[in-house]
Amino acid sequence: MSNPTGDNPTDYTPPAIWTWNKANGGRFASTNRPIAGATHDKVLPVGRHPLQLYSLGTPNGVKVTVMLEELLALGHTGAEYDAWLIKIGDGDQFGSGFVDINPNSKIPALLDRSGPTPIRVFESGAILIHLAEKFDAFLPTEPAARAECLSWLFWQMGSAPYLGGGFGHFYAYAPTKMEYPIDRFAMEAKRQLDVLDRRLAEHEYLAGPDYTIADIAVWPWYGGMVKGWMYGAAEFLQVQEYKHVLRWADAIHVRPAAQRGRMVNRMSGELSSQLHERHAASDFDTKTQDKIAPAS
Ligand SMILES: N[C@@H](CCC(=O)N[C@@H](CS)C(=O)NCC(=O)O)C(=O)O
Repeated sequence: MSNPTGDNPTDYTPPAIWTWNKANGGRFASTNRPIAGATHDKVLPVGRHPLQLYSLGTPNGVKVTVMLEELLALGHTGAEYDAWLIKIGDGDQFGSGFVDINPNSKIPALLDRSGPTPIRVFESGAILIHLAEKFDAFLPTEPAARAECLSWLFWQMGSAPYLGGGFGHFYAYAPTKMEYPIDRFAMEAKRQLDVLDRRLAEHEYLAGPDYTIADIAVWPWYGGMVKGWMYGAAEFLQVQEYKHVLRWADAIHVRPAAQRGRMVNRMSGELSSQLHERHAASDFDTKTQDKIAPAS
């Protein structure tokens, strides 16, 4: 028997043809759609720096802001950037200007205006490679080390959807708790953490002795998991077991660029940790002061 109301997920039988149930009760029901493209006209703002980032402080967004802050910390002034907020809960990712630079309507998206013709880059992995090659940093050039770095970078791109869209969604966001998907994706999340733990037992960083874009991509997701920042699932997944991942996550966490990168475009947590837009290095100063003397 089919169950058109979907009240009891255990006895749902899919109909012959899927139809869009706009009120499915899920956390992202108001923004998720089965079609691509813009829903409204909206021109994106453009600041004065060569790099324009349109993003949000989620793990996918944080990869890029950490990378930019790391590049600036190395002295690459060409990495100066304006970070604009894209509120995905409000549907900003479906504005025409954003869709022009990312037809996939997901943050992060970058517009590199440093040359005669602006270059759009979407997908966080592509953005990290674009920046690494542009500034010759955080991506080894020796073939074996480069292959290792890119392998872990693409491992993140393929794995995190199971952690976020799979485990995180069903454990924290789905309107009902269902054993089957939670069990399936908890198993996969733990397997992935074990993959990392074994690698980091033998190497300081994912690609070897050096900190690279592989670490920058993996840290916001899996570092966040073992630090207990994600989905309230630290105890459920027993994340303290992954002690090598924790050692590595802590090593990155103390990097000033990682701390700054985590603040940019952030919309949750303590107010003093949120820098909604970033247009200059000095934008962090007020936040540092906020931390010392929280605004009343
Ligand atoms: N593979 C993409 C994933 C990007 C992604 O899923 N972004 C989410 C936020 S973390 C988003 O923009 N979601 C908005 C939506 O799905 O409408 C990347 O790494 O850039």
